[in-house]
Amino acid sequence: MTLVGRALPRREDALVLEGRARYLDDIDPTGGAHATFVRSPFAHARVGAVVAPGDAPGLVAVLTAESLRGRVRPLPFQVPDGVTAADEPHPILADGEVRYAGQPVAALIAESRPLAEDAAELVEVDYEPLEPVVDARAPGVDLVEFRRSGGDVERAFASAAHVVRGTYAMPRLVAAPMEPRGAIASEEDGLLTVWCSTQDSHRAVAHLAHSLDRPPESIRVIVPQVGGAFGSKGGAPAEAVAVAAAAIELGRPVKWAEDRLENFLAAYQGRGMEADVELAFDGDGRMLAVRARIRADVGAYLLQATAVPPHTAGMLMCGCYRLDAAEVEVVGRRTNRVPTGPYRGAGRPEAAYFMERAVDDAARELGIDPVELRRRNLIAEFPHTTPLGFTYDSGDFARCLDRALELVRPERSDDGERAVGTGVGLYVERAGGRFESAVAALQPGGRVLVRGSTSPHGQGHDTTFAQVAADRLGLEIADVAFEFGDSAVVPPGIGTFGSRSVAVGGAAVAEASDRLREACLAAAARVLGAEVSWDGGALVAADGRRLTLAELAEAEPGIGAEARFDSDLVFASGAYAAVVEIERAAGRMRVLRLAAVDDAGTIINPLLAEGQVLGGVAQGLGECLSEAATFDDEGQPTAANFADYSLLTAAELPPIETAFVESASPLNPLGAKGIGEGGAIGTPPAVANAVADALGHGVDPPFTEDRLWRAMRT
Ligand code: MCN
Repeated sequence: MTLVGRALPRREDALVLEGRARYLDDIDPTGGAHATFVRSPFAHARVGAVVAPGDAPGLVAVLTAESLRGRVRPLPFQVPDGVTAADEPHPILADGEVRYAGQPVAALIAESRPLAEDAAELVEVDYEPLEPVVDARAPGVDLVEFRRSGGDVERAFASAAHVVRGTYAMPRLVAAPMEPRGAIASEEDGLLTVWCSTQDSHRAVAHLAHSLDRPPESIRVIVPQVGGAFGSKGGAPAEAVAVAAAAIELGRPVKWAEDRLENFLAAYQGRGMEADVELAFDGDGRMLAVRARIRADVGAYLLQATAVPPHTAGMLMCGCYRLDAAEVEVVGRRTNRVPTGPYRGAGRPEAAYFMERAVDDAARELGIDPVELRRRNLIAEFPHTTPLGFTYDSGDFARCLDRALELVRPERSDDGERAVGTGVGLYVERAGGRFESAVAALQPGGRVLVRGSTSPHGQGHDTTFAQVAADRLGLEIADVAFEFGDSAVVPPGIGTFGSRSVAVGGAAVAEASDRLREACLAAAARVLGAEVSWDGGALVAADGRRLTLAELAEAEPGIGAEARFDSDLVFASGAYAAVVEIERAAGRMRVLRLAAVDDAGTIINPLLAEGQVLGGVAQGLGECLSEAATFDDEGQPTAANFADYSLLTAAELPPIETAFVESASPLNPLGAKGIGEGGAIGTPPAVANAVADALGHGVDPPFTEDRLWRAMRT
């Protein structure tokens, strides 16, 4: 039986469950010093003198923008195709101005973390408070701009029998990984080694090389066990650059392990977008065109991927629908808040939410059942190129929708006290793209070691990729070992984000495994002096002579192969459905049932894929029920701990039914697309539409008692 497609439990879990996994804060290099950061108490202020204590106990060094001048550059940032971005990078330490509460102003390095924190208390910073920008709708500075249109939008709207308009908003969210961020840096013989709790080593190397202005070859990034990231640990944070600069200056290791408050204040946040959406329909309820203006509150600076979610949201505004024309205008407004960046879904949940809410509003206005309206307009043939220029490789949107409805058992009633409604939310997810690579080597003893360029932090790549490699080689899964995350040993790649690891990294693993098999066949032919064939763990000549992989490794050491897989974008999709109940008197909402149907192409491991869906659903539901990163009029965060920022726990999850539709992608050898974000994308529109169905009108999340109570009375 092949291994791909089997629901195998994660073999990497034993390490975590038995407490043997080593996270960043478990690493204490000999002779290391500890860093803490003085952070701005103001959302916006001019920064004058920074006066540090000369003789605080255990204090080793104080870093400020002044002392780092000429030694570091602000963090680099990425500008997606077609986006205009302002030159507003995030400084390593604030230089003359702070633009969000929590921005690092000075780094204190001491013999221990408590001593560093004590010294930080003594630092005096001359702040001159300035007016903060807290409303992304107010006129201001745009850091990101993107426009795209395709088809004749004007004509579509001019000829439309109906035009439906709505405005929809998604609050800012924090990713809240169980393990906050952190970095340890050490320089020896010109090699800077940085252990970093990050999503992959490659981007961290690139960021450190840029900000420290040194060749990437002189930097090694080691990713230890990472306790979740959910998009919020892409590349190297400013604090890691400061720690590296300190280690270089002091000639000793320096460690920074973020605490929870810092994570709430200074780790980039997600979402925080709203959109005006217009849909044009003909007289038969056929959707002709979409026009959307998306406003993103991108925060104070551009971090490496700040521009990515708004761009992705814009590009996905055609959703699952056949349209003649589309036009999107995206503006990322500067505010005095911590910058935004990718958080599970990164623009996809926003697009799905905006579009699916608009479709439901249209259904109400046109008097057509929302499911029926969708059915009339779903894309049914693939590949399909949207008017905005994305080419969907494969899918079966109608089947996903049917299955979701079957699983959720729709319900609708209202007895004046209790309103029950059902909603659906469809999504298309951009995944794949760019490249990843893998190296596979036959080791002494006959086991295979594969090194992959992606870097798991909870997704289970060790098990999943071993299923792929072992299948290609006809081996047992236990015969394949994996290594990830150390830039000194893993081959080049981009990293783990955007649910691209299996489709791109997994494809590279498959190809490297195929090539290793070819290399073993060739080597065995040399050793045996005859043509051989592959028989699982052995190579067999026509005359019956056999060579096990262990014997082959001994006869010809160093057999290996590598592969790089360049990937087009692949498009996963899904249909979610939810049934909610609202107690009218209190505004209390309960999700009674939720169905999640995802199409991530060929599923490698259904157990892990389902785990990904459930995790994403939990985050999507958290967003619906309670989560919002809020700020007051001074720009101060008002939800910077787990009492005020309420994460959903497993106990609060409703019954969830999951199913997969597997429309294989023709674009990679595995037929795989991405599943890592689906739950976080499909859940909010399904729940929001169920709320709207129950109440007869829509409301934006979070659906707290307060907000629903008010919504019912206005
Ligand atoms: N999978 C599968 N078959 C497919 C696709 C995926 O079996 N066709 C399974 C595999 O077990 C794979 C997992 O799903 O290990 C996720 O694969 P993929 O969809 O390729 O996503 P990535 O591995 O690239 O993970 C990134 C994605 C993102 S973008 C966020 S954010 C996220 C997520 O994964 N952050 C996570 N899931 C997370 N899960 C945990 N525990 N922690 C995080 O920080």
